[in-house]
Amino acid sequence: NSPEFEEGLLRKIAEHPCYDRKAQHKYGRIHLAVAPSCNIQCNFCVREFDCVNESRPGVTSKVLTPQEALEKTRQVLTEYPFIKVVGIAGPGDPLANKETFETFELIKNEFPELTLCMSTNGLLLPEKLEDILRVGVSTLTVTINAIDPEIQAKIVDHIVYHGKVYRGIEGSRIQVKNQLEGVKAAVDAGIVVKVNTVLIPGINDKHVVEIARKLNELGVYIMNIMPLINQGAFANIEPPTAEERKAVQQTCEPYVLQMRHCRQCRADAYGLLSQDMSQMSEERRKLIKI
Ligand code: CLF
Ligand code: SF4
Repeated sequence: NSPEFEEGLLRKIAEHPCYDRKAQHKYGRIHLAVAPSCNIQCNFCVREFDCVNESRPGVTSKVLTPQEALEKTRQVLTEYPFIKVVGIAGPGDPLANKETFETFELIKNEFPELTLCMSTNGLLLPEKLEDILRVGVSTLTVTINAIDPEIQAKIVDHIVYHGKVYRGIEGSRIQVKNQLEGVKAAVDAGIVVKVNTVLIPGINDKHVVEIARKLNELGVYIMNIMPLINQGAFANIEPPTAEERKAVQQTCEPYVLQMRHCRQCRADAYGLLSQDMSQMSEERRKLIKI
């Protein structure tokens, strides 16, 4: 990659509220909830709500069409010019919805200076990477909760891949393989990759450091270890305490930079990370016509 390209990426990181801790107070993001479908079933997910791999528990974002998402971006940017990142993070898996790409194309044409960001479960990453690059995504999050298919099989009930349902280990082998191959190819293509890992006591807590070692090998920029939200099939698992999560982050830190300021945003969040404007009053929403 050319020095200009590298310089552009460094600027994008410095202005990205999730990738740079200092940027969170200065620069904002807008999430466009254009991706309702998902192609896997995580055991901690209740599908009437947003994707928990990058989201807050028990919230349902209203799904927008690509055109509505463009319209919303126009309105929000007029009011919040400090927003530098447009992200698609659900409510399902962005790669399982063609609207994700249509939306990014609309945004890129009108706001070429903005950073395009996406969060995915990674199942379709290898085959969609070309599209991701074409529409101009430069920061990408992949949720990796295990690199050992045996452990992954305890976390994901089944996947739907090329029209077929795969359960247990059969499905987790495909997903882990695609995630790791996809991350490697994305890093090689010059995308700055972040990995989200949901910390699930008794399931992957001892394994997370092995994930961190692998991320180091793959050239992942930053890792975000998130606490389990115990719902769905995992409703009876006690989430990790703040101390437990901190200890795991410390063991991973030597291998990959740790993100510690994640707000578990909604799929329709916008503004600074610390002030999620999607939760503002209906009255205020009407005022700026959202
Ligand atoms: Fe959104 Fe995610 Fe991009 Fe950030 S959020 S798609 S990388 S622009 Fe950030 Fe929110 Fe945490 Fe996500 S604080 S949930 S890590
Ligand atoms: Fe739910 Fe997200 Fe997992 Fe899909 S990837 S099942 S939306 S948590």
